[in-house]
Amino acid sequence: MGTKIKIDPVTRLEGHLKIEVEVDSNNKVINAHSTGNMFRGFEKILVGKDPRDAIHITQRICGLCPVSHSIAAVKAVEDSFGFKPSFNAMLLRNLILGGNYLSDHILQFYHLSLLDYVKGPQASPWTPGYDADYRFNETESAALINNYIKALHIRRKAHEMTAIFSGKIPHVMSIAPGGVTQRLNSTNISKFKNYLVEIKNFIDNEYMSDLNLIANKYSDYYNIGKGCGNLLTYGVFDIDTNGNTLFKSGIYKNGSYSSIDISKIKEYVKHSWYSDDSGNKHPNSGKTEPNYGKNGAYSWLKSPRYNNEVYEVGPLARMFMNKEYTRGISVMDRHMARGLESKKIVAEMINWLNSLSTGSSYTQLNVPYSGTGVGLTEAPRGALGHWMNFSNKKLNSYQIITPTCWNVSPRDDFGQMGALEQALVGVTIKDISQPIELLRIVHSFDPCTGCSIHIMDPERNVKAKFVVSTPNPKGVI
Ligand code: NFE
Repeated sequence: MGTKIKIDPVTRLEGHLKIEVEVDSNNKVINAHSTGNMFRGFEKILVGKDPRDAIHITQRICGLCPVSHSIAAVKAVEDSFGFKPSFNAMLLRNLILGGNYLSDHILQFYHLSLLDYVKGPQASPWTPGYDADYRFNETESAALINNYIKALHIRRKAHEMTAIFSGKIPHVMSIAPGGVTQRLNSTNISKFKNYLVEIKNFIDNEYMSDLNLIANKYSDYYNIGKGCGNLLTYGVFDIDTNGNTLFKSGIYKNGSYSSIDISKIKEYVKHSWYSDDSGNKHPNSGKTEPNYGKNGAYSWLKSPRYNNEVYEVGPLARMFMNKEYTRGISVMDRHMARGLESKKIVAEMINWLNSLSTGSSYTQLNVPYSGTGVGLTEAPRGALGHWMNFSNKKLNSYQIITPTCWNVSPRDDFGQMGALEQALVGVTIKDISQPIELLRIVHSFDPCTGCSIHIMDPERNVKAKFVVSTPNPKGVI
């Protein structure tokens, strides 16, 4: 048996993630486990609610990608109504979603990943940290850290911009079945544009140049962290009323592209803390019944699979499917694809803004008595799906598969490791007391285990029982 390395929690990501790997005598990773240390109880909270409430409740899953949850939920509701929003409402939703993407991608590069490559000032919040394999000199590091600070201001501006059309962010208010409730006028359009131009300049100049600096200095990371090699995307940013999207949907496997058939998605739970009958199910008939401590289980994440195979999701999958970035699959390819995607989206947002008409983009709808709906979209981190059915105007079931479930899942019923686990296997760690290579691989996926709810006792042990029985007010954080 090799040496075990555990990072718990992995920092600079959203939520609580534990990574455990085993290395051989050459410090090469030969086995990996990823554990999402949270319980996502939203599916249970939603049962019995008005289907429209899902648009607001599911946004509380996460403060990073709330717009994507609102889009997935509104699409599921509109699907059950058989309603398609107007072209103007689509553009407006694209601009709100785009603002959230820009903010998240800038966060991922500068605030969550940069310190894996650049030594920060030796002061809080940059310390404590590893001190391994930093390849930039002091002047180069200072310039990169300067843009780290600038990026904080740009993210704030991306939020302020998004709130112009969404009411507020995180947790937007204007996305509703029937369109977008924010009325447009020349003042709010030109305010949005001023922000967008400044953010575009930052992306085109600082972000692109800093990304290329990192990619050149750490070009060995184009050969590290490949993982399963399969890519999947639902497509995102509606560009017409015929269902076409800026980023196309599809799958990439063994060098070939094909269309996606969502009936081939299933979630498995053999190694997840859920009852056995919560697994081996399509999300249409999914079930999420916690069973903490289950034998052989080690994560709160289920294992979504497509055609019983492991797929990676995210900006790299989207850029691959559009054939706009096909260099490879690795740590650095994920960063490059995310940066180039940001550049593409911000340019497209200028066009959408210029195509908007003023006035209302909303049609009031009546909720049907019963229905079923599916909402597929792409969150910044990858494919996001919501599946709902309701009767008596109340939800009977609601199932969500988030991007991080695809990327960070544990082993499935067939013993196949999740995409991140596979990406960790094979890397050689130079200094096992500072396993920076593992952090670089994890961060390249931009995981968010916070797309879950989080219940602990005062000793900070996970206690799923609190969720399903009577919550102990003192015990719930
Ligand atoms: Ni909490 Fe999210 C995105 C979603 S990741 S950030 O992007 O859905 O699982």
